[in-house]
Amino acid sequence: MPKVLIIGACGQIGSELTFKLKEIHGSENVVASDINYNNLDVVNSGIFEIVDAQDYSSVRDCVEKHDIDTVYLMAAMLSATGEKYPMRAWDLNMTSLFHVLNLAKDGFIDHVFWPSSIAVFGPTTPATETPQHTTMEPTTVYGITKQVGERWCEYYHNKYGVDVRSLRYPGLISWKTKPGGGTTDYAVEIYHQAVQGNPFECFLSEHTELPMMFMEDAINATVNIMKAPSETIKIRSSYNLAAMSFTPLDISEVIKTHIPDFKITYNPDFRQHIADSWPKSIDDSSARADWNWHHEYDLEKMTTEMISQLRKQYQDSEINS
Ligand code: AKB
Repeated sequence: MPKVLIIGACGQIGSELTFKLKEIHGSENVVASDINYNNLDVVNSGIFEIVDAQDYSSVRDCVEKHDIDTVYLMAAMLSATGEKYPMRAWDLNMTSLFHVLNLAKDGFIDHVFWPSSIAVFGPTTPATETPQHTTMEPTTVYGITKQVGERWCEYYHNKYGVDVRSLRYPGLISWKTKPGGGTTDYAVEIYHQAVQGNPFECFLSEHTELPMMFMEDAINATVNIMKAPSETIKIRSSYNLAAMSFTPLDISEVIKTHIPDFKITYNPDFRQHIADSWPKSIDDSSARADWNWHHEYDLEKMTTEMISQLRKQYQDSEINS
């Protein structure tokens, strides 16, 4: 059994990944870590360590203490927060990646997963069915860190033989843990407001189309790329990954088929500019061909699941309050 460390386990992706990896490898083989105790479900679910992803000794000590061979580095500052704190985004996103890549280069660990994003693309990238290999001139700090990170991942693989694998996640939609600081976060918050019977004011305009994915698909993609035989992973920068694309208007129309009274208004802010620089849809044929990626959820299926799970969550929290 691999011994796995998740850095950033309290976050939106890290929390669900932690539970999935526990199912696969057994709770005793999975160490969840974060810089704080922000997600008590994760903290109380098994082995948990406080790890500062920007502190090399903190990461290395945890790796050595638990005899870790695989690290999933999920700690990052996302696009919208990154525009407010550019240097902090650069420091967190790059320093943590170098620490983990260097641990692999120096033989402390064998395998690395690192998330990239559709934010690697920019306004000069073809916006529709964006190819795997294309013009990439990101205009956000977050996008710059992801693009530079991809180059370093490929470099460490080619130069030092590091087994690093990566996915360019689109906007991720989940009901268990809310995202924080992203441009695609509206597509999670909209469900929370709709289920509570509230109107929703969207910070993007009604026709802003972006690539999106249900969390269950994203977790399966992550697990499957890490499980795939090394020779099938032909791209060591990061793979395009896609499931669906929609606009705020599209998602609100599908929500209305479940909650007819739901109301949406639009008040675009600085995040509109970020969204306008990103692709509308992604060509992920390399991932599909190389390691058999396929998605399960479209907008309708995801909406049914989100509404039913969030209804249960809000009913349970009322009962317990
Ligand atoms: C963000 O909106 O910043 C993230 C992303 C697309 O990487 N969800």
